[in-house]
Amino acid sequence: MSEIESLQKDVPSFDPPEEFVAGSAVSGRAAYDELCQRAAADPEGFWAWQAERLHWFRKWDKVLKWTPPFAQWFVGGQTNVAYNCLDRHLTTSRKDKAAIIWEGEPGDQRVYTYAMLHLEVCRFANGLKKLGIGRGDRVGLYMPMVPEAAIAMLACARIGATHSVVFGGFSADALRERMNDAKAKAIITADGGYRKGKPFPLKAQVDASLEGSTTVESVIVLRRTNEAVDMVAGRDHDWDDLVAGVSDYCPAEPLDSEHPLFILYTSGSTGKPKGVLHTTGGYLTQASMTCRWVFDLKDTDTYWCTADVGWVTGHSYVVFGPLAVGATTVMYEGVPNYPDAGRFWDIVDRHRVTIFYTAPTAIRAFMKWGDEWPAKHKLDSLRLLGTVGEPINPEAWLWYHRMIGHERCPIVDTWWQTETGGIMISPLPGAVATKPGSATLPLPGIDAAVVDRDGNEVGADEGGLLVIRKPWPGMLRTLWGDDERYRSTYWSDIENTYFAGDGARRDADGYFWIMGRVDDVVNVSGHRLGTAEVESALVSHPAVVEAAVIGRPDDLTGQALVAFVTLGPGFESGPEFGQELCAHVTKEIGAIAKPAEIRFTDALPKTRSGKIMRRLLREIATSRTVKGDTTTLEDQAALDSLAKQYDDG
Ligand code: 7RM
Repeated sequence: MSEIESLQKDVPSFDPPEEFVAGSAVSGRAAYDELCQRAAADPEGFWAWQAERLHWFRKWDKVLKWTPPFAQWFVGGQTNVAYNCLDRHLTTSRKDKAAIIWEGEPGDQRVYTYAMLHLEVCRFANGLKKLGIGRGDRVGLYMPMVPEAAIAMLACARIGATHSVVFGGFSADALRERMNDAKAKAIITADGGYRKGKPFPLKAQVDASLEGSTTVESVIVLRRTNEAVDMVAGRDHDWDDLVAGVSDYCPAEPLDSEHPLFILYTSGSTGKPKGVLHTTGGYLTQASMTCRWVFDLKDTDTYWCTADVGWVTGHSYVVFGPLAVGATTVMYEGVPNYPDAGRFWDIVDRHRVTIFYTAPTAIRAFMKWGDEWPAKHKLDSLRLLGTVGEPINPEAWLWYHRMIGHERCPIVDTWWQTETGGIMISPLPGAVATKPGSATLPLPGIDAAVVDRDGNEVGADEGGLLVIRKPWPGMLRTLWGDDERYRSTYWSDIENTYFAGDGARRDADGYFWIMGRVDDVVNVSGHRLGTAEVESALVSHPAVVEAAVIGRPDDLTGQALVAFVTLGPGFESGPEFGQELCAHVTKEIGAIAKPAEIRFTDALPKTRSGKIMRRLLREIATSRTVKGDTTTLEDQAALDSLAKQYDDG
């Protein structure tokens, strides 16, 4: 029996636009195929070639030391991430180029050139040193989306301190758990930040999180909102005071390629959060290669990735990747609908953004808010669009292509994970034809496959487990302090193979279609259905903007499909409408996928990075209450109203 059954029908495909074939780093399908062959024939030679683009204080002795499941890349080499992101550009024409263009939610703006950013990073690094922070120490970051978040990350990297960013929306408890696990010596925070038109506090949460802490000696506080905060004498330092009088230069430490760059906690569905560890040389090699190849980043580009630095996307594609390749990266502090639902498009037009990278959850929100918002803006500076974070249903892809890309911009649907460090499966915009809903093909050097439980590749259009069979430079090295959990979580399902939970199929062209998490697969009468395809069928109805599908126990069929559905503007929910949607799913992908029950809702429970939390919906549909961990939940009200709806019948 197959791992997951696929019911998907075919969709149109879009060839790379001529300008991209002519002008991008990987030009044409043949060039892509050749790179793949080259990488497959000599993976170490291929990755060494990519690593050579970075600055190394000392070249490596050995490209890869692989003692499964533990990898070391560019062994013996010494480099520094901040040096690569900053110093290297100062002797070039990029010295006075904008590195970061920042916009606060209230509308304040700042621009840092590479020279200015270098100065601020040096000064803050010297401030950290004054507090006795250096190589090997862990430093927590709990910041709003302000340039100082990037400055703090780069300052840590510069002196060899390992940072761990905790998303500013997390609670004091979540922060405490992560800082204790990392044994952080300091926390960098702010009084607060702006979100939805209001200041939100951060320092107060840090104070609460530190009750009983034995490792945190210093707290550095940036003034952002100027709301009052308590400062503990001896422990707490004002950012500005800390850097007052320090030297303008701080040398970048030559660090081993395997020096820990950052720990980023991801919460599994159960148990304590996992501290995903990324190191230096390999991570930056992949982050920068993917910026050049996937985003086609050029010196003329203004690039905007909307992710928060609290997520891996903010690490690899707001800060480290774009700066390593000398790009201009846009940072925005707030929500997409403040002061109105046109904010993102307003930013795109005013800053003449050329490359825009966001998540399906945002795209679906824009669909819900209506076409009039993007239609009010020119959006004519855009040349490339990207998406990440969840499967994007063809409907949303086509909307993005039409309403934002004006049918001119290729879309790169990038599949990767916190654990992979950088993009793994994605079209290269000048080389690989796109199909709406498919992440298309693995990048050269990435040995991705779809396999069964025994590790054998499954046939075309058969669902299976998405795995990576060879180590790659951006891969996580371990889970912080827990090698055994690292091994059992990622490397124990299939021998010497990385598997981190996604189901997928490949079509006859070898294209990858992510089918959702295998934990979310629903088994209806022995048919194992992935969530993505059923949700996509629902969303292909003109009235539906978002859907989440889960299984609840059923005496007859084992599990029955329950669909939670959000309608677009102007559509009324009701029992008849539920019938219509069921009929629609039957027509689109077949009767087996017809939901047994449809629930209408204004909002779905999501993580703060926008992923639908099906686990919570499962709990609601089965037991009507939610007892599981909700630390990562974005909107408690959405969940409460769903639970209530169930109680009301
Ligand atoms: C970058 C990021 C990882 C999980 C991953 C998938 C899902 C991410 C896509 C996707 C389909 C995509 N890191 N996912 N990108 N699913 N198509 N293009 O999101 O660690 O937070 O999440 O996200 O399930 O395993 S993450």
